[in-house]
Amino acid sequence: MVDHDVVIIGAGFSGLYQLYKLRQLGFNAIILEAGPEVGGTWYWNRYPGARCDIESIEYSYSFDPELEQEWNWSERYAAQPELLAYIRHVTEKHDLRRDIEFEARVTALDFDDDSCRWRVRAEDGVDRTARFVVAATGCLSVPTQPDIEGVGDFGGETYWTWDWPEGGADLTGRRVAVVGTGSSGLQTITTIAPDVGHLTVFQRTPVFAVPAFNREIDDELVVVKSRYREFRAESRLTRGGAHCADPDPKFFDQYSPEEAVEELSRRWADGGLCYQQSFLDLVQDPSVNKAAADFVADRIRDKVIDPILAEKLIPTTYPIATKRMCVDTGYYEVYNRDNVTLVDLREDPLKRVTARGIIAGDTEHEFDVIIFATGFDAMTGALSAIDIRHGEVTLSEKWADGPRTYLGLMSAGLPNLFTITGPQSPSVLSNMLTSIEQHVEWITDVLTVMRDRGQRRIEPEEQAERSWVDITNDTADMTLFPQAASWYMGANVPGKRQVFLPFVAGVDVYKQICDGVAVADYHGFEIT
Ligand code: FAD
Ligand code: N01
Repeated sequence: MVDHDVVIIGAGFSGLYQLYKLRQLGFNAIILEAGPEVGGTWYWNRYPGARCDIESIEYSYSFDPELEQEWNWSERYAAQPELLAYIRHVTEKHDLRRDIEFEARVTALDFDDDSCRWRVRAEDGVDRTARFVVAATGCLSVPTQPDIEGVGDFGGETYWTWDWPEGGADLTGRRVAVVGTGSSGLQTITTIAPDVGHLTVFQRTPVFAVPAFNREIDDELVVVKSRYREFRAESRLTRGGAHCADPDPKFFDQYSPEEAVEELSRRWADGGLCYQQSFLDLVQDPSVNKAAADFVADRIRDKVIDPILAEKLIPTTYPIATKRMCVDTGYYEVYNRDNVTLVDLREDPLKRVTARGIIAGDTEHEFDVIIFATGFDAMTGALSAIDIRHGEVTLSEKWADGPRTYLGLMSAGLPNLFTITGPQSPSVLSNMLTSIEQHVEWITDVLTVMRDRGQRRIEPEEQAERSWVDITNDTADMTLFPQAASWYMGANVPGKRQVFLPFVAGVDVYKQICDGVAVADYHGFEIT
């Protein structure tokens, strides 16, 4: 039996920073990672066109000022190879690899009250115990298995965006299908369209995409580097954990109708996800939301030559920004190409995959390659996949009607187990790097305080947890988010209880709450 102070699960951005922090403070910590390499999201998602949609100057670690100065992002939105190179660079720079076990998927965690330790079982066969476990397992790390008949029957090549072959796939001149039009689908479609022989896109629900206006950023980088400390501090004080076009956004009715359109045009011209923050009430007020949605609908009509096709690409079934918006580079224009066809699954439902292709409606479409970009069991998938138990309490039963946490950091009845960017924290609604660092630092602080005081066990009080669950649900209900059948709601996973998963009130508010809890001697936690 090998014992550690802390076992960290996952070697993505979260786990690596957690290891760095704990090791710096003298904790005996180890990462167990299911995959063969560091990187998490940016190791697995190697599909053509994969890149971030939060600007690289923000979507990067802030904890190492030397790193900030020595690393030069080449583009506004870094592509997957550059992000993976960055994560590897951090790993080597801080000599993290020596405390990572790869191909060690954690399958079970069992808390023993007597020893006050977690027993950790992993696929590498080593039995471990740990005083604390930090689940840095990722919010978008467990793919859904789409409910499509016959996937295994296809005689051609099948690829999944979340597990693209390391050596790539040659799609040149071939007949290719893409199923799914979320962010992964959009990036894949846009990138491969010029190279394939023919591309057929199977769309079940259209998405709102705003332009990236990706570019080289040499000059901007110099400016940001000259004031990186202030820049990062500013990001932490925003709602989304990153700068947006206007530091002082307003409510819709503070503008005249003409000014409101100007504001939307300005955000659109800046590019990126700040569009969804055009007005403070964009995700609260249906009429404001409609104004923002109509603006994008008109841009889609501008871009797509065939007016019937344009209407098929315009979302009509959910408010804008209530499903994760996409950031694109020429997505809608792809449909002006002669070698691209859209199959609208609302008109021609997907019936099954066959040996030759896909049947939708009454037509069998034949392909050489099918690419699935069908999404993830978000936020809870990776945690539910582990058999987590303490006596009679199991995480999967406790969370059957939706996650129950205090601050999205811990769950009552499961002591000494922390989650990074877990459900009921801002997480996926934010620049994840800001949220990851905030969680890692909060967890590290409490572990240090406990060590200094000789304390061994921490767990949320039931009442504190109940209040937090109510707060997260009530704040979500004040928005339009619950109206969309989104992965934020768990709606993309058959049988998953539909409840809004992240904390909606913002990174700035959330950090204040977490800091306040710590200052109040970890109010709401029982520490012994
Ligand atoms: P991950 O990177 O998901 O890493 C989790 C790791 O845990 C994985 O390596 C996984 O193999 C491992 N793991 C899981 N379960 C187990 C287990 N039981 N045992 C052992 N190991 C396990 N966010 C943004 O803010 N901006 C973006 O632009 C952005 N782009 C994205 C693009 C894609 C394609 C995807 C899928 C997500 C994107 N995200 C983005 C979200 C992204 O997941 C986070 O930004 C961030 O990378 C998460 O880091 P993490 O370390 O928390 O999780
Ligand atoms: O997954 P998704 P994703 N038959 O769930 C469709 C981050 N990310 O991997 O909407 C037919 O968004 C499904 O249709 P519907 C980002 O946070 C970021 O693309 O359920 N279609 C949908 O169109 C993102 O939000 C980047 O009706 C089926 C698609 O598959 C998150 O990861 C890049 C189907 C899934 O879209 C997830 O994105 C990539 C079926 N049976 C990812 N099942 C950046 O750009 C599902 N679909 C930074």
